[in-house]
Parts: sequence; C-alpha cells; structure tokens
Amino acid sequence: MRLTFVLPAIGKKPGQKYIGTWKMEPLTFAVLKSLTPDRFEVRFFDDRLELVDPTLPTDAVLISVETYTARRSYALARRFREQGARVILGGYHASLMPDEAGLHADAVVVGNAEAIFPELLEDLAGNRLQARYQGPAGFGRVSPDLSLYGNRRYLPVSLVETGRGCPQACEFCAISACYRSRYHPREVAGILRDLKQSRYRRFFLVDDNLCADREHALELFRRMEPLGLQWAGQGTLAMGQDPELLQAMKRSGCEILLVGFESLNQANLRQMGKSVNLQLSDRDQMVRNLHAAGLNLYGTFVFGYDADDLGTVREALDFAVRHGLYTAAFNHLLPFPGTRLHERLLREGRLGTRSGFPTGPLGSQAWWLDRSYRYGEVPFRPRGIEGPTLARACRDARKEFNSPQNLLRRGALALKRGSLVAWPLFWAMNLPLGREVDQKMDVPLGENLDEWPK
Ligand code: B12
Ligand code: SF4
Repeated sequence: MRLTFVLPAIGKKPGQKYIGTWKMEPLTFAVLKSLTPDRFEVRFFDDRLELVDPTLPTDAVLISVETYTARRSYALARRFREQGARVILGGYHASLMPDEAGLHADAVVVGNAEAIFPELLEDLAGNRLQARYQGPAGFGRVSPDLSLYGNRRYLPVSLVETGRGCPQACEFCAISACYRSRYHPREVAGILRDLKQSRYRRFFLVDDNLCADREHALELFRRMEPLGLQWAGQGTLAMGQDPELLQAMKRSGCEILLVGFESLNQANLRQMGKSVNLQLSDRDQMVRNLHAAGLNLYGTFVFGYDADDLGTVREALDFAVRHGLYTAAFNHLLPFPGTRLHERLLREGRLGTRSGFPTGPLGSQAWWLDRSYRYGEVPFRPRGIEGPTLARACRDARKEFNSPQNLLRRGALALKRGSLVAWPLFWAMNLPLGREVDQKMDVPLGENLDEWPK
C-alpha cells in the first residue's frame, strides 16, 4: 500500500516555486514514518522546497494542517481525491477544527498520533477507515525516522522534543488550547536516545515551554551535560529568576533561548492572561540574569491587544535594542481558531478581513479560508490602532531591529557575552532575517495551485 506524506507551505507568491522560511527537518513526519510498518511504501513532499505532484499513484495522502496552511491543505486534499486517493488530515488546525477538516478528508486525527496511528493504518488497509481518530496527548517510545528526508537540503539543525503542551493558559495560544493547559514531559531516556542518534550536533528543542516541569528539566540538563551539544529552546521569562536552572541549562549546551515577552504593558498582559510574566516585577533584571548566565535571547513580542498603539510597538523595539537581544520577533496578534482569543473576538464582532466577515463552511468566521487574506494582515479590528497600521508597524519594527547600525551593536554584545558558537550563528540568523522581512509578507494563503501538474 502506498502512502504520501505532505507538509504544505502557507502559499506561494505568483511565479515563485518556493517559500522563504526556516527550512528545518519536519519532525512530525519523521515520527509518523517511525510508526508506519515497513509493508507500507512511503513518499514525502515538503511543499516549502519542492513541488507536490498529486498525479503520482498513491492509495492515501496524509497532510499535516496548520491554520496558515489550511487552505492549501484542503486544495491539495481535493486534488488527491480527484485522483482516487483517500485523505487523512492531522496537526494543530485539524485538531482544533476537526469538523471543518472533516469536510475535506476521509479521516481526521485529533491530537497526537502515537497511540492510534498503527490502528488507523490497519483500518486504511482493511478499507474501514473511521471518520475521526482521537489520539491521547503524550509520547510513544519511538524515535523519529529521519531516513524519510533522504538528501533534502535542510538547515543543519536537529529537532528534538522533550515534552508537549504547557500548563499556562495564555488566551491567544494554540498550544494551550490543544493540550488544555497541561504539560506532558517526555521520558528522559527517549530524549537522550534522540539526541545521540541525530544527524547534527546542533539542536532545536521544540517544546513551547521547556522548563514547565522544573525537576524534569533539571534532570534532563544534567544528563545532557556530558554529550557536549549546543542547543536552542523555548521557555518563559520566569527562568530568569532561577539561577540553578540557568546554570544547568548553560552547562548542558544551551546557547539561545526563545522567550515570550509578548507585551511590556501590564493591562495587555492581564488581558492575554500571561500570568507568568505578570508575576515578574522586574523584566529588565530577568533579562540581565539570563544574559549573565551566558544565554542569548530570542525575544518575541505580540501587538494588537486593547492597550496597544504605535507607542507600545516603539517601547518593545527600544527594549529589545537596549538589551541587545540576540534576535527578536515583532508580530501582530493572530486569532487562531480554537483559542479563547478567537472566541472572544468572534463574540465581540471584531473578526474580519479586507473582504468583510468571511464565513466558513460551518458558519464560523474563518479568515484562514478567505481568498483575499494575505500573510502579514491583521484579520480583526484592534481597538487602539487600525489593523493595516499595526501590520505596517510590526514590519517596520523588524526592519529597524535589523538595521545595519542595530545589527553591529547587537553583534558586538553577542560577542561579548556569547560563546564562539553563538557569534557566527548571530550573523547566519540575523542577516537573512533582515533581508527576508518582506519575503513572506503578502503571500496569499494557499494560492498558486496551478503550479501543480494536472
Ligand atoms: C519547529 C516549529 C516551527 C519551525 C519549522 C517546523 C517544520 N515543520 O519544519 C519554524 C520555526 C520554521 C516554524 C514556522 C512557523 N510556525 Co511553527 N512550530 C514549530 C513547533 C515549535 C514544533 C513543531 C514540531 O516539530 N512538533 C513536534 C511534532 C512531532 O508534533 P506535531 O507536529 O504536533 O505532530 C504530532 C501530532 O500533532 C500529530 N500530527 C501532526 N500532523 C499530523 C498529520 C497526520 C496525517 C497525522 C495522522 C497526525 C499528525 O502527530 C504527531 C505525533 O503525535 C510548533 C509547536 C509544537 N510544539 O509543536 C510550532 C507551531 C506548529 N508553529 C506555528 C506557527 C504559527 C508557525 C508560523 C506560521 C509562524 C509565523 N508567524 O511565521 C511559521 C510557518 C510554518 C509553515 N508551515 O510554513 C503554530 C501553529 C498554530 C496553528 N494553529 O496552526 C505552532 C503550533 C506554534 C504555536 N505556539 O502556536 N515552526
Ligand atoms: S506560556 Fe507560551 S506556550 Fe504556554 S500557554 Fe503561554 S504562550 Fe502558550
């Protein structure tokens, strides 16, 4: 039996075959491959760097759907179905919008695949596919099978999971919605096995809140120490008040930490329910602590809450430059379906795109299915600033943060505090970021389907 795995791109600009984004080995499909018995023949397409060919013979296509890629996923699903293939959809968007995904699929997987995927494949082979499979949250004992990717040219960094979910309940967060504000730490032995087996010595530990379970994180860092690795991970600013954790992190090879500042405004933090940041009285001190531990910070900021205006964007930009953050993201708020933010904006009648209030097939206001929507647009009405002005301000903040003058200043600070590894990486990460600010902007979600073979 032949299976086709597809990682869809968000869309492509007219005349372009590829999309500018960080192209890392997608862990999701390596996990699915390891759960697939050898008697299934597996082909893989990464739509971000190659053209998907829906005409190649296959019995089933399995697509991982994110909100930004939903339109393209559904269009792909239609093409594959026209050729007689069955369609199985999974991933964050399919998990949060299973009824919508079900309109385009023979089966939808809600949640994690480990516990149900072998059964699903048996059902597929036996021609008795069910409409929905509910996967319990958590891990199996498999390691990702990276042979799936052959010699595709991905960034030389390995992705490894150390846990799933997050105990926090930020209003805008798809992770907290999917995992219902619970954290599921992974068995340390399995993590170490993946770290040792990986192709590269540089890692991105993909958890959204790496230190959600402090004891688990400490044990992991202690056992990583002898491996001599370098890694980047994601966590909360609260790590800055825990010297023991920071030291263990650094000794285990941590170079870069992505930290969600979100907003410097207390009213905004309250509105988004970012309680972990609200409890920290001195953010500047947290940053100094993290830097003093030799860690480089990737700060992320989000704008579009009620107290936001051009002033709060400027304040965040100045903060990021003043502290010499290694890198930073200035994003507008995005109401992902299934989150409390989406529900609230819907209730308040504030969702909408340039074509009005697009209604999805199930009656919801589905900006992600709107033909007119472009990556980088604000699909709701913020209170303190016009949507297009906000989108522009985020874009301008990225540009200014990466201006030659700021790059030199931040580069010098990174050199002063960082190891020999983090400094060349600073340029490798930031130079393209500065150049690519406009590349993804205005990409129409899902369009350019004509590039696919008929
Ligand atoms: C690494 C990462 C990236 C990397 C690249 C990832 C890659 N594919 O190469 C980079 C940094 C480039 C990236 C970019 C973006 N990302 Co990202 N990313 C992640 C992150 C941190 C880890 C993904 C991962 O590897 N997980 C581990 C795998 C094993 O888990 P999984 O994908 O959930 O898969 C399991 C199940 O869901 C299920 N499953 C998933 N798909 C399918 C499909 C089928 C058929 C089946 C049966 C099962 C199944 O099976 C798996 C095993 O149980 C996630 C958050 C997270 N922790 O997952 C965000 C996340 C997926 N990203 C997100 C977003 C928004 C983006 C961006 C749009 C950000 C931006 N503004 O530009 C871009 C665009 C991505 C694109 N599609 O082009 C959101 C998606 C939210 C949503 N509602 O769709 C997430 C959830 C982050 C968040 N906090 O909200 N990302
Ligand atoms: S702390 Fe981060 S991962 Fe956790 S709910 Fe908030 S935004 Fe999501």
